[in-house]
Amino acid sequence: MTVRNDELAAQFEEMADLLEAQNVEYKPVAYRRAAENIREYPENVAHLSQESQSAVERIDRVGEAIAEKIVEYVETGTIAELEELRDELPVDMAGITSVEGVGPKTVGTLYEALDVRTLDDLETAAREANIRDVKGFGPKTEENILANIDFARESRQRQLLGESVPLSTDITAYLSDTGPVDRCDVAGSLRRWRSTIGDIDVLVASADAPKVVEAFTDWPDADEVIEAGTSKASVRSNGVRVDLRVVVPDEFGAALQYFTGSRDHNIAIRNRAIDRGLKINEYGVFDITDVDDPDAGQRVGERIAGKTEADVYETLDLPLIPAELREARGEIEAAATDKLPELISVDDIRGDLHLHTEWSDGRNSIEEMVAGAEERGYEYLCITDHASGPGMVGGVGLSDDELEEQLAVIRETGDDAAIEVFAGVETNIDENGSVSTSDAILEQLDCVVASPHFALDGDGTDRLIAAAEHPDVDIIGHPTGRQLNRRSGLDIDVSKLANAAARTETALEINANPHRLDLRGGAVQVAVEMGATVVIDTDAHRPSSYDYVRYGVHTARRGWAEPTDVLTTWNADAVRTFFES
Ligand code: DGT
Ligand code: CA
Ligand code: CA
Ligand code: ZN
Repeated sequence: MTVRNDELAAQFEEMADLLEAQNVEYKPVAYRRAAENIREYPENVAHLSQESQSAVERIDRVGEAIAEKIVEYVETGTIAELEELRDELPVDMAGITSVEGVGPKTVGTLYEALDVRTLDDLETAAREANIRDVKGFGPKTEENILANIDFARESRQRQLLGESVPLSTDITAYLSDTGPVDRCDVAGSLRRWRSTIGDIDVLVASADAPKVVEAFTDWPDADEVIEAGTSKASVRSNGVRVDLRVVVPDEFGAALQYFTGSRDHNIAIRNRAIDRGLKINEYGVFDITDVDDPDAGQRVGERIAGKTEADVYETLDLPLIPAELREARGEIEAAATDKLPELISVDDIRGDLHLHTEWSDGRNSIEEMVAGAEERGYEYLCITDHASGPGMVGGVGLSDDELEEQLAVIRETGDDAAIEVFAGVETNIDENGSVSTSDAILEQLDCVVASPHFALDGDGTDRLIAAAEHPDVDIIGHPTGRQLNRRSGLDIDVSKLANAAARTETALEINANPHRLDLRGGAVQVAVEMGATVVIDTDAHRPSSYDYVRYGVHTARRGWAEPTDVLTTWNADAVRTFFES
């Protein structure tokens, strides 16, 4: 059984939370830093630990004590210290802290004072107004908990796209290598690249379904077999449910179409079939004109398609519709009239315009971030460290003086670089839409990203429009400020914002960080329709995070974006012109 890096990281994060809940200092920060580096490490850390403990100690921020625990976890499946901490504080830490505004310290206090162990306990305590009597809390805490608890409960049932995609790659590679498998694909919301995933749907074409099911339930990463039959099975892996269906090769296309969804897209497709005297289901497309009772079985009438998805759509007089568009947002009408967009792809991307270095909260130097972009074959990038201002805590953001100092360093680095290095900043949008860096600085920079970082509830439309109207602002960063499964972010009238963005030549960001995906696909579709330019940025805090770009690209595809709609597909000169206008 391989231990994945994120599973390993989660152990240290839980330890950090439990220690913080007991008011232990320093250690929580050390564990979280280590966890972050373990999660991002380019090789499998468990494998490294099997080589030697000192191999693990080469990971930044992982010293002897943590390395020992990694070895312990990989060898025994537990960490004794973590087990002790769990015994001391027997609470559903991840569940309770998923309520926005409730951190590990609060969990510790409420456990001691009120024996709160679960989300349900927390809700009861808030409803019965018991929390306000605990030292350090008041009615406002109760209000906040009650306002956010339903969102927390729902979001705990869905997994981030960015966590599910690596898992789905593992399972499809494993099945293709192991079973008698003709074809293997993911379907469902993952194939449509929704930002969160209920479960992972895997589809296999094979003549020997029981053998494939057997291989699947034997998958070393399966932590639990939920159910297993002759042609389907479900397992749980890393907390995610994975559904497998095995079909015969002749029916693979029909099954892939059906199980990709979305449900609403399929309903529209089924109606289009009925209009043509056809019956469509997961087994194929059937001509039922000469059939007395079309409901007599699943495979009635004459079978006219099923082997490939393209065949299935063709029987309905449609071209193959890309999976990201299948959300019943006009894609069938567009396909029928030959108006489907020519969607952007990862290869179209030429650079990144929002990233951080060690000048603010990034992990690497300017040179290292530039080198990482060069390695990817980018033509340009823009350094946008945080400016100080509302929402920036702990001295992370740069003052005007520091930005001026950094500008000189960026210019120097740019002179030696093989690619174009733009100088920028990520400044903060306050409640009124003003930005927190002085105009004298902004004017000297090539590119200004303005982002909301605080007061992230209520309607944000006017605030963001005001920021877009600032003459030096080029990009509105992560416009809603949402964090998936953590907070829903600002409400925005996207067509109003897009209108202002188009008028002021400000780009709206698709922040590709898998915790954000902001703007989301549906909003991108509105923005692009209104003629606004969007920009895919990774918000990278280290070079490996440039890989997030694909989540941004697929989100852009969900928003019907073509390459020309996306600033980071333009060449460096065109980007510079956009900044200057
Ligand atoms: P999820 O898992 O909640 O993120 O969303 P999906 O879209 O992956 O949904 P899931 O896993 O329940 O089912 C996979 C696909 O199978 C779904 O997108 C469409 C199709 N499907 C499932 N049940 C039905 C149904 O009752 N009617 C229709 N038309 N399609 C269905
Ligand atoms: Ca699913
Ligand atoms: Ca499913
Ligand atoms: Zn930001």
